[in-house]
Amino acid sequence: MSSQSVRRLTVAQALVRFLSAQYTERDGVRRRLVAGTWGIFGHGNVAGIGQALVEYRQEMPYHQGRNEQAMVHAAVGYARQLDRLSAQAVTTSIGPGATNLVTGAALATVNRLPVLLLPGDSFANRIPDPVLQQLEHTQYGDVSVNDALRPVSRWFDRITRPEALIPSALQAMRVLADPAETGAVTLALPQDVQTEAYDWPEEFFAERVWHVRRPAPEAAELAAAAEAVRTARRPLIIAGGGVHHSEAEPALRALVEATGIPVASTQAGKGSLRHDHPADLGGVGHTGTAIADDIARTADLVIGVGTRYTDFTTASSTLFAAPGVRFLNLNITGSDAHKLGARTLVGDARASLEALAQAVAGHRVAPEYEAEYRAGKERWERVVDAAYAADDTDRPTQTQVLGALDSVVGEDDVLINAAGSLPGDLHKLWRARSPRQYHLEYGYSCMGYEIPASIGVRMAAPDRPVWALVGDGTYLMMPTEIVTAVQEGVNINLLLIQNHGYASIGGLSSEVGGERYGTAYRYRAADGSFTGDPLPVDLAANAASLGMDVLRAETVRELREALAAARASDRPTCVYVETDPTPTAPDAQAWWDVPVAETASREAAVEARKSYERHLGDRRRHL
Ligand SMILES: Cc1ncc(C[n+]2csc(CCOP(=O)(O)OP(=O)(O)O)c2C)c(N)n1
Ligand SMILES: [Mg+2]
Repeated sequence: MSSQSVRRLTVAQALVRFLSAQYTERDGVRRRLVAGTWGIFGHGNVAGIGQALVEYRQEMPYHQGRNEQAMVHAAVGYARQLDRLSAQAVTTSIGPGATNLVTGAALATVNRLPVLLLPGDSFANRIPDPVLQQLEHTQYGDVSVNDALRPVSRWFDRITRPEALIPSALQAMRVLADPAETGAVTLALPQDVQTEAYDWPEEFFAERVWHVRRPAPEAAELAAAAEAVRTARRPLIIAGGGVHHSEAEPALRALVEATGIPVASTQAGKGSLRHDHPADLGGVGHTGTAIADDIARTADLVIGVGTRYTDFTTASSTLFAAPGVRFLNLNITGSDAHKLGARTLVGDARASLEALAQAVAGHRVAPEYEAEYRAGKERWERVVDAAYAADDTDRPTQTQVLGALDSVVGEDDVLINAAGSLPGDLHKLWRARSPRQYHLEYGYSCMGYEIPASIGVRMAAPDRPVWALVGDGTYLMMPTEIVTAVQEGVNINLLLIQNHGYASIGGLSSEVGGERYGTAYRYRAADGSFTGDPLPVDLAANAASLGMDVLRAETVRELREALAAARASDRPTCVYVETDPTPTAPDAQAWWDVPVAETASREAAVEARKSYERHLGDRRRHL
């Protein structure tokens, strides 16, 4: 060790220098693993990481955010757009800046998307304890608020001595670049340690390329999988986010075209086939299309590709209803592959789909089956047409807003959404024209994701028009990064849908006996409920005050024109529309389990419970 040449730097300088030399490589293409660092400074990082970011500002681009959670959302949007092959870091002070990361970290980890978190931490030397914002746990001396990040991180470490950075930073990179393990990665950095100098071996700063592997499936699993496909009469592929992460869309299409097996998609997987491909049945599950759910109910083999099978996909364990239905799961993660008692095909989605296509060469489903699902797809197209159709002079309903957007976007536009009533409408109705167009964060379904994520997406794809689709509730939760988009000149479009509260949860509330209580943004009425007039809140003026150009639309025609103008503009632009609440979205085609009060004094809940109990018997364990 003593003969190695060394470089004397602080821990923070060494980390930033190290990060700027890390690369990923997949299929021969090299990208920066950590391409930039978002940061909000406080006493817990300004002198350490903050100083290092100035020192290395050529090597490591810095982006200024407004809210730590939002910075993680931006980084997550960036990583997803780049198929997890490039990520960003987020630096925070200690205390509240650090705990603001928790929601973003959970979102990243749930969605299996890489982000590097660098929260400051209280002094390792403990001399000034308690430093401003320190927790001071009375039982555990080594616990700080950053320990709240442990359960939501795929790698967590606290760097309490300079040299501990070397193995920990290497592990952090390994996890970020590992397609099976990736998620939030946290290196908690005590504020004193950040500024300590150390003699680092030069090799620590050498360029390092992390190969993102595409493991091929095992021969025995492949043979069993092929046999399952060959003997199935009504197979159905469920495409999840793993198809996109692996860039497996062409392999999926090739398998589908050779075999005639139809594809239904989860929120994360939508766009795996183009919407007009005859085998694309659209979304599946609680927010799925009628044809996807009908085929799912009668399928004898469900082939999950890169899916986690959330309750929205399985209609809370009620969807796959055929007696004797079997599952075959292609997944890079063993814990997902084994779900629903499936035959497993563990490996990269693209490699596995290609291998499976070869192994079932010559096999094709019966023509009657193809005719059946194609006819169902045609029927659903008419449902979409009806939900989109509108008179130019009408105030649009929400589905008509989507119709207007559909008429304006091109192949490459990216739509970003996460929560509210939009995810369901989009999953049922959106006609995805390209694999990266449909960007729904529905693993954590986090209100507030959309605006910051759209900044990350646009940074990753500067030539693509990006649209953050938000309800009024979501807007109010996190409009902060509009200022960031304006400052950084990131040209995002914001489609802001005003319906005076939580339309989605209001609807759910009335179904489960909650009487829409607390779900509208209205004045309090005499009986204490919020059923008075809408509030005199002007969200369009708010967006304008944060620096966006704002276009207000009242009619369908004005909306189309505003959307086209926003798309053509080179400034961040908000299109604001108040919607007509008349329901024009298709009904749910499958159930969702939201337990209802077993005992209640109010009639609405008593009735809701009766209806709930009628569904319980449809739940099924697939073992
Ligand atoms: C951070 C967060 N808090 C709460 C929820 C629960 N939730 C889901 S949708 C929703 C309401 C969204 O309101 P809005 O954005 O106006 O959309 P709308 O339902 O009106 O379409 C709420 C509160 C959530 N998903 N995320
Ligand atoms: Mg709303």
